[in-house]
Amino acid sequence: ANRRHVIAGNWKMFKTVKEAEDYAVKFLEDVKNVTDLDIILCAPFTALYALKNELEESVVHLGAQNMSWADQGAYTGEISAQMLLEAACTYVILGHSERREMFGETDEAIAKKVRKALEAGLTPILCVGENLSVREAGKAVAQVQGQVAKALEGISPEDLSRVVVAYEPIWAIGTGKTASSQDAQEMCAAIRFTLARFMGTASEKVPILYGGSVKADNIAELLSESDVDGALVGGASLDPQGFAKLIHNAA
Ligand code: G2H
Repeated sequence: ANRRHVIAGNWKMFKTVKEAEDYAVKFLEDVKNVTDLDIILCAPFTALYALKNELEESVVHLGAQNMSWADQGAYTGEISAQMLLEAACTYVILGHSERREMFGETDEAIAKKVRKALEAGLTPILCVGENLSVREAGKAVAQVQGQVAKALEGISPEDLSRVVVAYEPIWAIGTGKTASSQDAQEMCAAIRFTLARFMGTASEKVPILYGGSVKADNIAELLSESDVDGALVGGASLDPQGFAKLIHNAA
């Protein structure tokens, strides 16, 4: 398809400010001339402001890994959309499986966050995906389509045109087990079908990413599939030169 590809690094809970700064310098050196795809780094909150200084006006966009559904108030430990904008974020990962599974995030909370991010002008990277038992029971497509529908219910088609979706099968996350490119294609197409229910033909423009053990040597094959428009990369985004290589293989 003629959609622009997106490669997003998800550092998860890795990197101090110093480590993030060192990374940015090395990474930028290797990717500064890459203009045919969108590069995003989703860093821990504490590293965002430092990265803003290193990466401003570069080809690398900044993202966070979570956000509150509230604007401000007595919400101890939470971070708002405005705080992320101030740190130069343009993207925010929402509903990652690690947050759903370990921190009790519900479809309802994720839906509120997606809506808030769009209202604030941030681009949400909405994560969806099934675990192994759901896949083995043959219910993966239904569950993932349900996650997408619940997250996007009631949002205007106009706002939805700015959404990014990431399909991350839980059984492939950090396990070294990548879904086959056909599995990824099948699910990304199913997600686009659900998006069309909410936004009609504008769904053709939404980037749908695959995530789960993406590496420099499997990215090209994944991207050869017509509905896979990029990747959300965890472990393989932690080394600047390694991630730059992955990006060059995708470009
Ligand atoms: C899935 C992915 C990035 P990894 O969580 O979001 O991580 O590439 O380490 O499997």
